Amino acid sequence: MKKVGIIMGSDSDLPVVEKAVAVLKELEIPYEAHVYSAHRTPDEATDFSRNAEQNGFGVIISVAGMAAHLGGVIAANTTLPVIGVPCKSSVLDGMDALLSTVMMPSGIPVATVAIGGGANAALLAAEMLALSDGELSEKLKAKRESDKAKVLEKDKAVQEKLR
Ligand code: RP5
Repeated sequence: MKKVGIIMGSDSDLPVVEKAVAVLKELEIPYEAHVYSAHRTPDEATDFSRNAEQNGFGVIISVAGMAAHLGGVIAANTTLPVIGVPCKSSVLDGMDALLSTVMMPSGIPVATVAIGGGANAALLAAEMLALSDGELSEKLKAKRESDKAKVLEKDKAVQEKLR
């Protein structure tokens, strides 16, 4: 199976990365995670992206806050799909990173999820890989069902509590 690459701009983004990693582990998807910044270590971010396809990656998740150019830099250097996760890390509450990540110029897409949306980034990455992997597709369907069952359990518990 192709790997998911997770690139974070700083180790301060780890709490969001951990949400993605939890989902990838649950679905048994191989991944690699690195701290490469678009601004502080641009050569490493670029080299990783340029070589990602030949190194066995199928999707890249970019996790960054503030003036979050990381997703765009990665996407500029690969035609693999790039999923951007804006992080809340400054006085602007993540709106800065959201706009920096989502407002890509035409030609270089970054599929942007919610601020702090590490779990959805991993699920979206899994859905992309599942297009050519029937076993993973079945795992995703099973997860949907089990997540649904958990919500219905919560509904029952709330009804009990409010009776
Ligand atoms: C971004 O700046 C990182 O992705 C991080 O979210 C933010 C702050 O980085 P640190 O100052 O915490 O290293 O590049």
